[in-house]
Amino acid sequence: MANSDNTKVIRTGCPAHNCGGRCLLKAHVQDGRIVRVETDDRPEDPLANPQLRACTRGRAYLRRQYHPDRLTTPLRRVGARGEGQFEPISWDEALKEMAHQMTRVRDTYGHGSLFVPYGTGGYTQMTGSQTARRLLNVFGGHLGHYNSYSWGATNIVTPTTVGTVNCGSERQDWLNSKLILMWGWNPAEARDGTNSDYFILQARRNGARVVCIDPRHTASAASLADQWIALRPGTDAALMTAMAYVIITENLHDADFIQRCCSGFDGSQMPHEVKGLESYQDYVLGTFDSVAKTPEWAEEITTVPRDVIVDLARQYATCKPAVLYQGYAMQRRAYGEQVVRAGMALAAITGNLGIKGGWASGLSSQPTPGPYWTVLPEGENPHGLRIPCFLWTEAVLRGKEMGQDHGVLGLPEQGMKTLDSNIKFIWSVASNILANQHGNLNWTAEILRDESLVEFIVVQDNFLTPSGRFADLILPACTQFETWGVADGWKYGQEVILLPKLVEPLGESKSDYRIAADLAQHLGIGQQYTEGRDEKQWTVWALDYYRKNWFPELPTLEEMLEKNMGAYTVPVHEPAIGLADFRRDPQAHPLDTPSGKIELFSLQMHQFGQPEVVPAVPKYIQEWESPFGEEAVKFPLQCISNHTLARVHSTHENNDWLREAHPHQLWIHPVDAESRQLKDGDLVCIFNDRGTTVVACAVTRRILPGVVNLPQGTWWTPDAQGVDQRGSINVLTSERWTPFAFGAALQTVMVQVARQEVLS
Ligand SMILES: Nc1nc2c(c(=O)[nH]1)N[C@H]1C(S)=C(S)[C@@H](COP(=O)(O)OP(=O)(O)OC[C@H]3O[C@@H](n4cnc5c(=O)[nH]c(N)nc54)[C@H](O)[C@@H]3O)O[C@H]1N2
Ligand SMILES: Nc1nc2c(c(=O)[nH]1)N[C@H]1C(S)=C(S)[C@@H](COP(=O)(O)OP(=O)(O)OC[C@H]3O[C@@H](n4cnc5c(=O)[nH]c(N)nc54)[C@H](O)[C@@H]3O)O[C@H]1N2
Ligand code: SF4
Ligand SMILES: [Mo]
Repeated sequence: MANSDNTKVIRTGCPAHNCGGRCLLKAHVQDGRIVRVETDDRPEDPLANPQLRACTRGRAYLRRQYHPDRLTTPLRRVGARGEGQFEPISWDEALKEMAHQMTRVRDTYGHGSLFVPYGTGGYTQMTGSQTARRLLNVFGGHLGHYNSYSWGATNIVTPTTVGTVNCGSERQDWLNSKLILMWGWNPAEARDGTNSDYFILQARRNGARVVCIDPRHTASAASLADQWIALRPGTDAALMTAMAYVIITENLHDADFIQRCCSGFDGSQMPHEVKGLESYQDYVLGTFDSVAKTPEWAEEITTVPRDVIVDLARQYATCKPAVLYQGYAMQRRAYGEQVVRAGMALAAITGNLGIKGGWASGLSSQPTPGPYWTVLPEGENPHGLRIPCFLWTEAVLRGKEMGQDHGVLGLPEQGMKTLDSNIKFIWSVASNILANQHGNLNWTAEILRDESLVEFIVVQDNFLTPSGRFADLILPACTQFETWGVADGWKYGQEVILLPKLVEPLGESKSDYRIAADLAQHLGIGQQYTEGRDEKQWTVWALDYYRKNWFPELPTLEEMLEKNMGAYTVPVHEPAIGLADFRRDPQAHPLDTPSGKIELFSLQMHQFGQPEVVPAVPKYIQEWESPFGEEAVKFPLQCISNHTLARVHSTHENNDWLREAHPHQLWIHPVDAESRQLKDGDLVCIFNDRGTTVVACAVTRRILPGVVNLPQGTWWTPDAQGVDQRGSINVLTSERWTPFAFGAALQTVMVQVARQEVLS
């Protein structure tokens, strides 16, 4: 549609980063440049098919799109690795060098030495790290990875408990709930599906009571909740277990449901292999360990007053149906597996699963197909081995010692006991994991600096990020506005979103797909890689794929463009209910667990053989860094790192509009500020044995005493002494992983805070 001033207004997806949503934008394009961005204005069905309206990040996108620091040419390292000195080179030189290094490393160490790290910057067909993995597969294979930094623990233990991650319902069903516990969940800020906060608001208008359980008084607590309960981070499993104590001892549990659908609730329900071992109820009542998990017990651990615990337990057990929705930060912690299972156990013993208005807790993806994240076929990986994505530093240091005890998948199939190579070549695409989003950055940087470990590092991004500083070669990627692409929902939704190419790539930048395709050409495998398709033709391919598999009515590319549709959505009139079949008839529809039932006692976790850290029934375990440990003498504050509206992780970190709207600050309680003589706005150092960072503090009662919060994702910017200058949390975090799922435990951190001048 062209306006009188020759501006075209085109509907498109908001560039699909890992932002927690998928929304529509209306881009005004004038003379080859996007000059204005608005959001969804399509007529809506407010419940079945609400508009996909943008958050501040989508609305501020132009500042990123035309940022003066965009990478426009390939760069080659000069000087030492990590110093950040580069010179521009031509694409031909860059790809020749890359092809040469890839081939050299492959010939020396084998395919298992090539690695594309976890990276979530691009989720359209044509942007993102899948384009690189596809190339390495065509090239003959590489070391793969599985799981995510996001929900490492819940991804693995949700199916351990109920046999699937798709145990949630479509969100419209929240309107059938009487009580919603937003447990460590902050959908008004940390987006978790476009419109999740909106559906909570609708449920509340429909009469649901909403309780927020979070160490911080979040925007969700302020705008969506009737009650805020603050607790010490990492102690949720204790609170949940004490709720179970109240529910069981007051006989508020759903005995019939437990009898029909659960396994391991009490001694009568233990699988025959483990008869006589501690059941879930045994743990709650303290039958074996002589510690009854009473509200008094949990008050000591969590700080939540005992009467509040009793009241919360009664609310949850009697206000039915109820939703216990878990956010993900609390499982990105030391024993993250436990809290997920403890929440699911509460849902199970109250019979809140498989019914309208209920919720299984855990990951709880919707039971209907999708979202699909990306459908560009990566192809088979002939190498066949995969590591947990968080363990890449281990695979650099001692990959050849990593076996199944490190969660490596595929070894028996390949007739191997361990990996056959350490990681020697890294191609990081749409990722700032290497030197920003991973744990313990000072330690990680040492590994990256050592050229005898990883011999060649390629970073492909829109900007020169902290990870880019460790590259030997930097490749400039264009943005999602500058190529064709398709996206779909983020965790929820039934939509296909088109991202038409709006403008030409800036400078010499290219789409991730084009970069891989050109590299394939240099390697002599161009045709296998592209199958003869360019970005637009793959977009047509993807739409055909969506249509064939899931959306028979999905229009063609031409129709979508013609109607300026932006997105195609299937309205939800009858929300699908997770685990409904199982609940109706558990015999006919057994779960995909060893017992076919909800495993309150997990046989799989029992067989893991480490009951202290991976108990078979969900338990509260004191974390390896905690206010109760010796470490608290030196480092008395727990430091959490929320996902902020200022950024998508580190994406948008240089967006001045967003920084102004959401200033980067350390939240600290007045009690903790006063004892350190801190005033609101003071510059503070946050430190522990792993590192130090500097940031301004906000003194606020919106956080529990003893806890500080530093939003994750600012760019690691060490000064000459190695002190980070931009409040980058991961100089403080640890590289340790959760024991069963091998997931990130980046939220378990103890620190000290001091006025900056005290330290300097
Ligand atoms: N704006 C924005 N939205 C995003 C993202 C983003 O970068 N920015 N990233 C997206 C991605 S990739 C992901 S994985 C998700 C992440 O989603 P989450 O992991 O759920 O998001 P967080 O903000 O880390 O944490 C949610 C809340 O948990 C609280 N919390 C921290 N520790 C604990 C604890 O031990 N117990 C309890 N009860 N609460 C705790 C925090 O204070 C916070 O308010 O968000 C997605 N949405
Ligand atoms: N301490 C702490 N650390 C955390 C977390 C936490 O809660 N606390 N959360 C973790 C979580 S849940 C996640 S998902 C990870 C996310 O970590 P990452 O996946 O590394 O996400 P980003 O930091 O957004 O980095 C994505 C990069 O992709 C680039 N990019 C954007 N679009 C494109 C494109 O089209 N092509 C290319 N080539 N590049 C592009 C961006 O500029 C950016 O540098 O961080 C984890 N790290
Ligand atoms: S939630 Fe994500 S897709 Fe939606 S506007 Fe914000 S950044 Fe864009
Ligand atoms: Mo994530």
